[in-house]
Amino acid sequence: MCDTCGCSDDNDIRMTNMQDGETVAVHRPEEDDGHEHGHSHGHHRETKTIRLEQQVLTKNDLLAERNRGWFIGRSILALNLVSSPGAGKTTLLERTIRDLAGRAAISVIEGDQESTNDAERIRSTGCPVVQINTGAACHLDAHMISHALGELQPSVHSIVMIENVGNLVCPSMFDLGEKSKVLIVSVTEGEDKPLKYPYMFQASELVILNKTDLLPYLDFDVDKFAACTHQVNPDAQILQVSATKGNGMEAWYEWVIQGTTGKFSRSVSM
Ligand SMILES: Nc1nc2c(ncn2[C@@H]2O[C@H](COP(=O)(O)OP(=O)(O)O)[C@@H](O)[C@H]2O)c(=O)[nH]1
Ligand SMILES: [Mg+2]
Repeated sequence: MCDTCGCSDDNDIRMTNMQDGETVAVHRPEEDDGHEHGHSHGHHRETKTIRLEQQVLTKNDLLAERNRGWFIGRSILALNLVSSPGAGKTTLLERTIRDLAGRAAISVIEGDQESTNDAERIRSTGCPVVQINTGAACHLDAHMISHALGELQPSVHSIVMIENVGNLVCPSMFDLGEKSKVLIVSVTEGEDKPLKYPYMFQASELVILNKTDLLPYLDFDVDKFAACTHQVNPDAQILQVSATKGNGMEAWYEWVIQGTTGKFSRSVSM
């Protein structure tokens, strides 16, 4: 959890609207941890840390539910793309935006500790994008997303793709209000990642195995990877793709489009 891993410094969070280039700081309301301040040691410190972690997560969950209601009220499909750094999230998004042009309106929230590099890549596809720089933090949280949504103003019946910070640990604990987490794993990462990072695999509805164009050059065993994935999450769906070559991408597009249809429709009685 982030207070433990030291990424909880909120002073450095920034948001850049790539449409007008303006960067602003993202501030949180002053938070009271509900405990007396001062030095504490040993057991007390541990207790306080755990309580604070629970409070942070509880508060995040409340904000995430607010975001979820916001998405549902606008029939917007929100997906939270998670992975280790370099698995291919941005590449997958770039291709998805280009290939789904005309079939779906997509906007993107980019999360990285620093730089607007990925947001620039997304912007070059013509897609509206807001970059969140998390500074010291290793994950996006629901508060950052609500700021980004206010800036992005996605249209009704559209899709919001959220590219989380590359990290297989903390993003699994922070609900953003998305409909689903989509985990991207590349074939260069080894088959046993599900066993090493079970929380992320459990939290994800869909697992995209990327860079399959490299399989002929590697010892990666796809069946073993699928078995490890289903050992920790029997319900996970696995799709094999190459985001650079395009192999398998149609199945991903179908999964996305499926998520936009029917799920949010409410029967209206007159
Ligand atoms: N061979 C291969 N390389 C890929 C594929 N997808 C992404 N890459 C490369 O992996 C690197 C990291 O990709 P990027 O999209 O930036 O990963 P991210 O950090 O998860 O956003 C880049 O050099 C990409 O060109 C793929 O399907 N096959
Ligand atoms: Mg990226």
